[in-house]
Amino acid sequence: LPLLERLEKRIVEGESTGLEADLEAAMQQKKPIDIINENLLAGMKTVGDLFGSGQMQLPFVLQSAEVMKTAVAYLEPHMEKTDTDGKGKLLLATVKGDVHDIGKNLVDIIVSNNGYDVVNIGIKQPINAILEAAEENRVDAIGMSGLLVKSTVIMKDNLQEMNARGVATKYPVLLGGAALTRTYVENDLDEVYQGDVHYAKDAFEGLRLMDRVMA
Ligand code: B1M
Repeated sequence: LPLLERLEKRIVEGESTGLEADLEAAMQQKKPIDIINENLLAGMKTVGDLFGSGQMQLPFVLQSAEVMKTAVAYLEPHMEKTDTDGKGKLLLATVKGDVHDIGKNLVDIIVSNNGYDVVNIGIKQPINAILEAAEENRVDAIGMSGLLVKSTVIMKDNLQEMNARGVATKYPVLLGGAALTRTYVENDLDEVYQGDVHYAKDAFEGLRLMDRVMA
């Protein structure tokens, strides 16, 4: 197989032997971020489709996710970074009950490589923990990620809780993850939240939104 197709296949098959050599070679052809967006994520999409249609079992999905994470960690130091620093602070968490963190961690990389400080508190974070960390770290915005359909409901609950605690106008919120839709966030959740809530389709939209929030 040609190199870039082989990389995509490595994700689908969860095969990490020889991964680093392939990534090195791929970096001779294109930027690390393009390798992630165009090849590695294509592999993850196939994994999602196979799993969703019952053709792939969970342990193999986990293995694919591990290879994905290893690949991203390998590419990360080679990514472009801006010199500017301290443009603002973003808290990132995957919401309560949800373990998916590949997307959230990509947002972390893109946003922090572009001049922001990111406080990434990990997966399965209840709103209490999110707000405590936001307070403690004096963040400018809160980003929540979630991939499960039930996470979209948790996000709504979280926004309501933030209203109740009177912190809605203090924290603009960025939401992302495969189960969300732009309409749900920009119509339904925007109506619920007393502060600003934005939908980010991908990590770069997350970055653009941070630029907007901090402007
Ligand atoms: Co899970 N899983 N999974 N899974 N998994 C999905 C989400 C699913 C759609 C698969 C499917 O059925 N086709 C499905 C959800 C169905 C639903 O809710 N309707 C599903 C399921 C069912 C489950 C379990 C329940 C399975 C089970 O146990 N029976 C279980 C859930 C456990 C839990 O959370 N409590 C589970 C477990 C797992 C693994 C642990 C095996 C693994 C996760 C490993 C990890 O993350 N460390 C896993 C994986 C890998 C997937 C799929 C295949 C791939 C997800 C991924 O990493 N994509 C996924 C299929 C899919 O998404 N279609 C699936 C790549 C990643 C870069 O994309 O996170 O969407 P994503 O991020 C994007 C954007 O969404 C955006 O930016 C990124 C791109 O730049 N973005 C943000 C994301 N967050 C953002 C935040 C922002 C801004 C942008 O600002 C704050």
